[in-house]
Amino acid sequence: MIVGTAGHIDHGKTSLIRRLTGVDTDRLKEEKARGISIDLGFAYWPRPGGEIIGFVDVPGHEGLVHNMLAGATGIDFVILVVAADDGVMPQTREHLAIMDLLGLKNGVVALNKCDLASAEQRAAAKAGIETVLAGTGLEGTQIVPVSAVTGEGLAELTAHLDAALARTTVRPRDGLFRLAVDRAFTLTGLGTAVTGTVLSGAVQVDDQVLLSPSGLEARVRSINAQDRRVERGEAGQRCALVLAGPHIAKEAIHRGDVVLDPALHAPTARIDASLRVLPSERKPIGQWFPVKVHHAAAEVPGRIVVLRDAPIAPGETAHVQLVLERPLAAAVGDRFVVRDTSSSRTVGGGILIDLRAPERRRRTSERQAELAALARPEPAGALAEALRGPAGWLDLHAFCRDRALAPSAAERLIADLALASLQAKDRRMVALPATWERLRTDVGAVLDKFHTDRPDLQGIGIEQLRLGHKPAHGPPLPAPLFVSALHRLVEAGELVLDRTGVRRPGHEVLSSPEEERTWALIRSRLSGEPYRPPRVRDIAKDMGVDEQFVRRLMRLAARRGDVEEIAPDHFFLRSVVERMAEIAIDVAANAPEGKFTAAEFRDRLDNGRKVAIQILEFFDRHGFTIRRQDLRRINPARIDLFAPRAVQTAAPPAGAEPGNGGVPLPVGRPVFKTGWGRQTVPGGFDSHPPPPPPKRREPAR
Ligand SMILES: Nc1nc2c(ncn2[C@@H]2O[C@H](COP(=O)(O)OP(=O)(O)OP(=O)(O)O)[C@@H](O)[C@H]2O)c(=O)[nH]1
Ligand SMILES: [Mg+2]
Repeated sequence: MIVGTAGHIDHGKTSLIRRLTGVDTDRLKEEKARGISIDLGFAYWPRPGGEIIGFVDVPGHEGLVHNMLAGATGIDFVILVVAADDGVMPQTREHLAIMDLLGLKNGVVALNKCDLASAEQRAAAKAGIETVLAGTGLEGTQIVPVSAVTGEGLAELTAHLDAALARTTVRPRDGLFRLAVDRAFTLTGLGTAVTGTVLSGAVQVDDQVLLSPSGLEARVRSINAQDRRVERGEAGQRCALVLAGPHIAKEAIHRGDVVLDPALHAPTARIDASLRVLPSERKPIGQWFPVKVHHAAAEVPGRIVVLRDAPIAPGETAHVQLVLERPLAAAVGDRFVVRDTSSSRTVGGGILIDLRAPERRRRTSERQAELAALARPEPAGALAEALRGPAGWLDLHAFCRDRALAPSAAERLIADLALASLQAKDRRMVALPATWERLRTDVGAVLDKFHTDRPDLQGIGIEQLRLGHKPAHGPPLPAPLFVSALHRLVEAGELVLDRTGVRRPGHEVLSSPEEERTWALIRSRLSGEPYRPPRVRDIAKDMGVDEQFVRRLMRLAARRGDVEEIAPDHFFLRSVVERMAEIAIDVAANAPEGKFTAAEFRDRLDNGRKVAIQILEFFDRHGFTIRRQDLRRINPARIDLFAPRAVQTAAPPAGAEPGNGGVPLPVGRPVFKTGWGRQTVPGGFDSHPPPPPPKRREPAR
């Protein structure tokens, strides 16, 4: 258990701790000289049961509240010290308000210096204390008359502490490790040590940890928990860690840093939160109000964006966005306190709700509803409620990380809520079963309508399908998530996804018997001279049919994926194009440094210089080959465009999934057909949709 002191300057906090534990927590020369506490003081007090109570003694000076705040985070119990001869004073109120903002509900009031106070003074002080406690989390707290000088009442105070120790519930340990650093120093012969309160999780000797927000890596060489050498420290203890790492030094670590499990390192400077403004504020808090934000042991300047039109009146609570000058290593559910920029008063405080707060559309009613959902303290409840909102999908990895939850918690959430889960790049997107079901039926409906409207087309492009399918509310799904969903539907046998786009299994382009007959004849002509097939005009002349008719059939075949238009009006069978791609790969494999000339390629096809160059230029346009002056080489990243067999015999592309009908479909880099050829969806999760293909080759509509 960690016990913190609180109270006005000179009311006897340090004296009481010294009287109880025998430890003088005022260590600094200046503290001795001035007779006041300046920085945090620490003492450890072994109890008869074997437990150790850790004390954090804070300064009461009005100019040192920032130091008090650094010590106040993570305490389980507070001793609010009030001098009986002085009564409630400004920092009595301010420290009490801070304890309340930090959510502390357990404590005792030590009515100190009773040796100096008359019965009337004691009674008056007691009445004053009861008044200020009213309405706070500490309302009704016991008031124990004591004297740090005579020892009066200390037995009763001790009894309160021991009772609290017996009551303290173990903090949840399924979280990942976080320790809020309040001191860093060099231990001669040992290395750099940090001390602080373990906010969540546990740490063991030899663990790899990170300092956040700086991101410095370190190994834990040794641990002291509650002043005892241990192998493992855990939530609710004050620990000293000796750290080793290439850049670890006293100077590299600051009060306010957080030592954490490397998986948690994701500092943020824009956080949505609920803020309660203290009733003591004189004016409402309006837009862009400048503050100092205190979180754990950190203090960062920032501004408050009120997420509604009206300013927040004293005593009111509302959603705000904290826009910080430096990032914080925080977790959802953490408490924070804001003070004015001149550090003269505490303005308010609250709870962090969303560490990945949006900069735009942050004040909409949808967003307010989402914040209300995310503010629910139970992760499962918060997740389910947020997933019911317009977004529909959330990154479970980020959700758990921002709550300092272990990976096992993610699996439990998926199981408990029966979530649909899709991997979209490095995000693990989850949705409620109903959301997934709606997506499935919506996509199916768009596709079925497309097939009805355009029976002449083999399939719909992924982008067209994505933008055409409108979720109930909100924007279309981001491309990588949508593609991942399509793959799931392909696995379920509901869709076919190939280079012609997306279609229902069994959908075939309809054409008339006459068209079918003519096409069969054309196809045999094309395969008769695979590497130098006749052009549209020659076919029409030879067969004695209309040139336009042949051209239309060719374009239809191209959309079906049966042929490729290598040059205007010059169509090659798709299987031949793939064969030529393999030949190009083979030519490159036998050329110095993999660079080959057009002549070398022509010699293998024996189809004349002009056609060979047109084929290579077709490959260049699709990025399959890369040309520099007279030499070309194969682009390994685009091999799958025309030579899927070469890809399959070589290493599979990253993210390739089985069950796509032999066509490699890397997750997040799907191939799909446009009028121009196949494209890949570019880049990151939030990247823009792929650029439209050149206008002139847009398929006929
Ligand atoms: N007579 C009497 N004097 C006390 C008692 N407790 C503290 N004092 C005196 O009050 C003065 C201030 O005591 P501290 O313990 O330093 O007070 P503090 O609350 O720690 O002060 P800051 O840390 O500076 O806020 C010292 O001179 C103490 O000796 C008490 O119970 N009776
Ligand atoms: Mg003191």
